[in-house]
Amino acid sequence: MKNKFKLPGLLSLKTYLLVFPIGFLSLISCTEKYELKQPDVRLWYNQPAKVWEEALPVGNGRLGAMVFGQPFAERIQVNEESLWAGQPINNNNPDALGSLDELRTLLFQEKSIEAQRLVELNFLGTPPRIRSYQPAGNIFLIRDSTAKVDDYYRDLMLENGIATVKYSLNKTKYTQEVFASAPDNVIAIHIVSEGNEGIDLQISLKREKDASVQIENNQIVLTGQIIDEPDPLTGPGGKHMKFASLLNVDQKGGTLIRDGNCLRVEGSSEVTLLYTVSTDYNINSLNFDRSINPLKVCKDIIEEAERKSYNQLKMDHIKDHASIFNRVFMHLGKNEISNLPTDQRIKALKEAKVDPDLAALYFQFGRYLLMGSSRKPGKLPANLQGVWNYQYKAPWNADFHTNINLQMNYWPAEVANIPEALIPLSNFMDKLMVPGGKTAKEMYGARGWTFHHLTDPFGRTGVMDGPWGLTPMDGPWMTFPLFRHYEFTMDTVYLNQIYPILKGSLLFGLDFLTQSPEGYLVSNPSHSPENRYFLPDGERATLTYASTTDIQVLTALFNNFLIASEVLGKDPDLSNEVKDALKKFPPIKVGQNGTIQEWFYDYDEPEPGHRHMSHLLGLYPLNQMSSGSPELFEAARNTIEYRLSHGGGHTGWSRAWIINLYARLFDGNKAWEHLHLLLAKSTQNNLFDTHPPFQIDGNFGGTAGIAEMLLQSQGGFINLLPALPEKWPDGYVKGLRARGGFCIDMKWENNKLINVVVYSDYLNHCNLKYQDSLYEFDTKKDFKYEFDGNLNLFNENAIHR
Ligand code: FUC
Repeated sequence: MKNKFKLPGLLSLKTYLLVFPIGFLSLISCTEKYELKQPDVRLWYNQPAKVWEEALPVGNGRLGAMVFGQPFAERIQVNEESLWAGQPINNNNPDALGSLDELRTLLFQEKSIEAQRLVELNFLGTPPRIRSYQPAGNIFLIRDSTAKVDDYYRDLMLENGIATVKYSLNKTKYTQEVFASAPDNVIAIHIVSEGNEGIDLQISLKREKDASVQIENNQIVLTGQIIDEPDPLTGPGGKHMKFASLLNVDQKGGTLIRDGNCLRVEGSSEVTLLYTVSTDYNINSLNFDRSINPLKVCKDIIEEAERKSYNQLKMDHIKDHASIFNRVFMHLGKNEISNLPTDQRIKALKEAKVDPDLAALYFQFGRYLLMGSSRKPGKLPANLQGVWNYQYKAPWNADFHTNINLQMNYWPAEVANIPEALIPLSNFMDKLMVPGGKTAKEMYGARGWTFHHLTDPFGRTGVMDGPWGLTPMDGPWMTFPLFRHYEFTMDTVYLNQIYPILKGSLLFGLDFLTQSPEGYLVSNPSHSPENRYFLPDGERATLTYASTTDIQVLTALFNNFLIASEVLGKDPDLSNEVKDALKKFPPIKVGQNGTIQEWFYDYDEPEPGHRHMSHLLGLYPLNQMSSGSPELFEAARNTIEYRLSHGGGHTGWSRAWIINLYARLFDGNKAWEHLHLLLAKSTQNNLFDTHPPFQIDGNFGGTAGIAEMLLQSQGGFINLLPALPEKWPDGYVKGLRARGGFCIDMKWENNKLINVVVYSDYLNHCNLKYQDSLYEFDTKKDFKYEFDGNLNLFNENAIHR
């Protein structure tokens, strides 16, 4: 197989940075005009949302809102990413390190039940749980009317990020627009009326817990502080996160009056509400920071935003939003079902109808959700619900779950061209190195850092939930989205920034590894996320040593580190140590039933259809089981089939993973089948992924899967249409990204590629592959290359950025 993409020459890092002075944002778009157009990217309905899961999300990376579109009792449920219950607690079990040797001995002797008891006593975190991400509240717009609603329509236009509601009452037309502006850091709500009757609304801002509301002139001011009750599972009680929110009301015509703790507009022709919310969370300390005054922050934001007219705010929002969203167009074919309202399209899919355009919409919705939940002005990564949550105790606390979910959130970031989504994640990981460093040292006597299967904004990194939470490899696993960002952008400044994170993870890995009785270097304790196996005596066990997923994670981490140290010219001695260690890892094995063996021994499992497929990490998102290793490749397919034949894929995120896995097996029709099932079985009418009620990882995994069907770039090749299903015979895509700093547009007809354009951000080498055709060429920086469907190059031009 050909070598990886080359860096431009053998420049020192310093020279390299001078030549390519970053860069990061200039790398991300293919700005050339191309004749392909953005298709209709709208979710739309003929009725308001009755429940939260039918409301439509807007988000700016920090703020989120769910718009119901109710004419008489409009509800706009609001969120702010850092509004969490809880507090920082070092929950590393102080007895862990002293018991580590004993635990390892028990596991090497297959005494897993005894090991489990020891873990419950001496490893489980104190306390073992975290508290929840919480809502900021609701904005209610109440209209005292019994008029009949005519011509109702609502939509969410993904291209401009505006949720619109239109209807008529007594022949007066009302239009409401809601968007979350990143440039102005507010949620804007705008209502206009056209007709004889004006706008009469009672406006309120409410939060059911820990908050009070005051009216100050034309503003509703909400201030509060989360009061946590003491709880042995989650930690001591107390007055924790402070927060404030502000709703500013402006109207044209009519009057604005105070109505108790609400404001009331009467007879106005236009109303603009600007909303923001803030907390005293400080990511730098992973803690509250009492020097931050959330109300002052809100007042400053609103004061700035108020200087602009509504139209100016809207134009600035659209410009910003569209500059990211419109990097990618995707068209997969339309039919009559594609013209139905979104809820009816989902219904049609449940009745086994085919609607290729819904897959394209789902893909674009995933991109929309990622840019709405993980970018500046936000500072935290997308949690299990992005930023959108209405519950005070959300499912799984809407936490940062790191045994597949947070990783999956970032699968589409690079290929689907939202690389800035990585910035909050990278920063958060950087901060987590502090508590993670304590966990590495206090629990495992190791250098570097790690954490286990979940964390919160306060950086709790001990073992959570139960013995199955003893997953020290989840820290290393979380470095992959960061390294992937480098692989796609070739941004060495970024690589330099994340180098301490990679190195810290590597040092942890090196110190954590221990010699097995067979002479391998292995992880111990180890576990295959949330799955169990039968011990030879029939007992069900969780813990073990050298689970397959751990070997894959460590192999990838170590190899990524070798690339980083070489590119940056750092730590050559450490690299040698890493190369030696890699030679001592156990191999990935194929078990008796022809599947990838999940554990070091070929155990049977009580739940063969388990939702986690951790031992297939090597197939996707990693690249350790490719067609270059036919035995593993085949065993990977058997593994999926085995899981599926026992009821696997029953959660949205699990189904989404299967799409990606089949795409990596180049089986487009199977990938399509599972995409269809994801849409038909695990998707709400507002296109939110279900893990009832909502978990966003399935949206992101599904989005990545659709991209993976059309373009793959692992292993040194840019593989075009590697898993194109028969159901998508004609289509085009613009702006997908490939590893090496490339951007791809392509068009296909009758299931055959007819045209492809490669945009190159660097001097580089490109191996372009389509079915059996291969075209290898050296690219110039900022050049585009046009090919026909047989990969004949017919045009080459400089791109003028
Ligand atoms: C993983 C999954 C669960 C759930 C939780 C948030 O642990 O096994 O299904 O998605 O994350």
